[in-house]
Amino acid sequence: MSQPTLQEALKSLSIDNENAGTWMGVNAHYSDKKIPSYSPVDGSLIGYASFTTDEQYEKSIIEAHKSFLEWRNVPAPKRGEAVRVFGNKLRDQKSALGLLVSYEMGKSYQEGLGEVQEMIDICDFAVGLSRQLTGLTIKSERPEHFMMEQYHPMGVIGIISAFNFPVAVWAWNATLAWVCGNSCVWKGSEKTPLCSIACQKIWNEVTLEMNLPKNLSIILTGDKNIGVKMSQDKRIPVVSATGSTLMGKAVGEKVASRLGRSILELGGNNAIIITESADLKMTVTAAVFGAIGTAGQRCTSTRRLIIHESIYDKVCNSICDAYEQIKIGSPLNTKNHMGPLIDSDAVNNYLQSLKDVEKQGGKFLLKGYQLKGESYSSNCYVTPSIAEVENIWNVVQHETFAPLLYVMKYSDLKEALNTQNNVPQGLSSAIMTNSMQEANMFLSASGSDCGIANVNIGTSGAEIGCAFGSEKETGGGRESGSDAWKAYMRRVTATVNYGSELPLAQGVEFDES
Ligand code: UN1
Repeated sequence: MSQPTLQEALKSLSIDNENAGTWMGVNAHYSDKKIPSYSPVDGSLIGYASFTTDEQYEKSIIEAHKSFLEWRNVPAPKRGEAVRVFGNKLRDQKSALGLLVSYEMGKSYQEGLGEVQEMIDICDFAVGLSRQLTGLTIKSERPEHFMMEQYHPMGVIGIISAFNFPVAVWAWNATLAWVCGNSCVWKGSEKTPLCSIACQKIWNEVTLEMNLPKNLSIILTGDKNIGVKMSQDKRIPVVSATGSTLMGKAVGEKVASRLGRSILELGGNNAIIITESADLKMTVTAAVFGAIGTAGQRCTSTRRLIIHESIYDKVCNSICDAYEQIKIGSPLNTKNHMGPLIDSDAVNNYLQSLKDVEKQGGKFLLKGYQLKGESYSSNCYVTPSIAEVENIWNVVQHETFAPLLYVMKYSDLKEALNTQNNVPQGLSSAIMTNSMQEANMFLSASGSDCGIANVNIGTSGAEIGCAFGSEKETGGGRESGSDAWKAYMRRVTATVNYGSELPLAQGVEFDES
């Protein structure tokens, strides 16, 4: 698949207007307040989207609800058919959308393609799921009775997603929500509004070709106030929010206060435990990709390496050597490994964290800095850092969304596990080992406390087939595979009496004559 130019990609995705608006189903809506989208790759203005006004918001929720009322009566496998067509269109647009992701967000083109592939994968999963929305049947204690569980759609699902996965995370939520019979309203990041619009336009083609209800997907464009509105809106029974712990706490509190349901997938502070028997080659690749992939801006990025003391120097040296080979520059150039951070706030935040590490007594094996000059004209490029720290330091306990990797020593696996778990977040974790005992200890109840626990794989790059998320400050929600679909449905327990008597449960006698 050859790499398109930006112009070719935008043309293919039908993003040619000066203002791409905001989208209520198949209709564009415009407002006076525009959001410019600047590429972190070269600082260029790619285009504009417009903010959703209060009036447009109101109309959007009403229209999304109307579409839900129609859609819930469409047989689930037919709903799956629409998602299958969507997945095929994503296959056709993979290189164009992958390129836009790369240019608007800054991740490498390879990772942009990977993100679109993740959308295609979840479409396939959702198509299969549309024939597997199963519930249990349960034996009744009463004669001539049976009990069953039925799952029904919830209504309008609110999706809030972050800049770092500007298309895949929406697809994880939307495709499952659709096959379950819901409609969706989506607040993507205001840092990547054109990615949202590109996705909407692809879905719109499906809507028109298959004559689907017009507003199964609506984009709500704006800042955090839109997220606040969605969280408070009783007409949105489920809000799925992916992003920082700070954002998730605000959403979770508001949704809980109206007894709504939230699916929260928030920050991580992911560690790899590197044991004495670890395969060094695999370890270095896993750690380096985990730490500098997406410039450290994945919620699964590797933030900490907990290394056995006997191999500590060797591992650190090998990783530093690998870092020396990392090419930083335009993510559209496939020779580069690492692109820019999302914006200058992210750069400042990174540089501040480096100062904090120093203040707390950290020792840099490699100290990052901002790259200047013509090739880095967006001012968003930095070099990655590796620092020796102590796990309990404040800065280490926080998630710095940047290529900042911490290293620390351990002597005993139990101690390493304590260190790994001793952070507020819990998303992803990994152990590199060839010892069955160590691997199983890591996976046991007293092992890793994370929602993702990998053996001989890094912390990032999870497949869609499994549920994604974790407890602690990661928020407790699960998205994508396994039984995550249940969060988009309400469960009904139905007891059926096919006899001609009315025996009461628990043997209660009631004779009204
Ligand atoms: C995220 O960073 O919010 O596991 C999602 C991964 C990707 C998804 C990351 N499949 O790294």
